[in-house]
Amino acid sequence: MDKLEVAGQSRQSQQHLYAPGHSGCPGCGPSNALIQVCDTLGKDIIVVNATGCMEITSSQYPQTAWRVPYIHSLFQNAPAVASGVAAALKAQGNNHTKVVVIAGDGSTYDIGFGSLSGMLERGDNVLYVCYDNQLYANTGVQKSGATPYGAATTTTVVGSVHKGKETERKPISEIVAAHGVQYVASASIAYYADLQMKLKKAKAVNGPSFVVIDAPCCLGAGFDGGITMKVSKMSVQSRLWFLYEIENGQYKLNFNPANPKPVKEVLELQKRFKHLDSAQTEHIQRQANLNYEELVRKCSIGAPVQGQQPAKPAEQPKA
Ligand SMILES: Cc1ncc(C[n+]2csc(CCOP(=O)(O)OP(=O)(O)O)c2C)c(N)n1
Repeated sequence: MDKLEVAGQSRQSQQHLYAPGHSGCPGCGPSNALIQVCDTLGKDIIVVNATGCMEITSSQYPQTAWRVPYIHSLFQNAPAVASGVAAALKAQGNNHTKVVVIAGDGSTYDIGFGSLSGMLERGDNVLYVCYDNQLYANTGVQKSGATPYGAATTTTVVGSVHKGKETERKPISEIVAAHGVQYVASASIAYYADLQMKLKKAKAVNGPSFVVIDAPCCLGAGFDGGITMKVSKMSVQSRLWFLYEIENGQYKLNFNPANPKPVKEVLELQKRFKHLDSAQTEHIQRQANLNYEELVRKCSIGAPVQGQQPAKPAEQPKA
């Protein structure tokens, strides 16, 4: 336990495995995700981190926020590095240490996707965690394949012709599940118990598993860092983001807001959407409704995803 002296008082603080003192923005959603991920997964992990904000702000030599073994890799190849680490652990007879990729959406959806796809197809024993802040934060807020329709970024500008991003987000969970992955989950930093449950399940898989976490970027999306949790929570409550699992091809919706909020309420909190006209807002609302209906349909059918492979039993860690 850390002992902190605060205004003459002493208090104990929990020692997080992702330490305070990193240089993420106050209210940084991804930094919060890392605290929750590391504390849930525990010390017996090796993190392979792709280039991005969470690498830059956590590990500037000679300092580090990581209290677990950590390798920084290139933007495009963290899964390949993780596969190598997993193979080395296997060769050593180590069947308890979990290799965990931590990467942003730019790395996951776009530039590292080929490497991720290969890792999934080979069935390597790696837990892949994507903190999804819906943009390339580190290089100055460019759009990624996870950027939602209508959002302004430095590469989806707003002017007389263009009004922000003109295409939808890639359905990354479905794309990953289509590789025959045993466990895929979508979570949010604002729902800790749900996130913990998913990380534990993903860790227990003997093979590839995937968890994508909604982790809003206050700087890139344009809101005060004091409301990061509110933004993520309202995204779930307005069906712009879903808490669900795809386990052995079976879909399960973990949280279904009884009275969903209009998307307008969460869009209005973010400067990246301030230019939206009513047609664009209506488009986003319609798409949220359609996405929900599609997800509910998949949950009720429970149809295996195409190409699904039979589940492997989880390996028991050595005592
Ligand atoms: C092959 C390659 N292309 C581009 C870059 C430049 N680059 C470094 S980090 C980054 C954005 C990272 O975005 P994301 O994965 O979403 O993480 P975030 O910064 O949002 O945390 C880019 C474009 C690079 N390092 N390597």
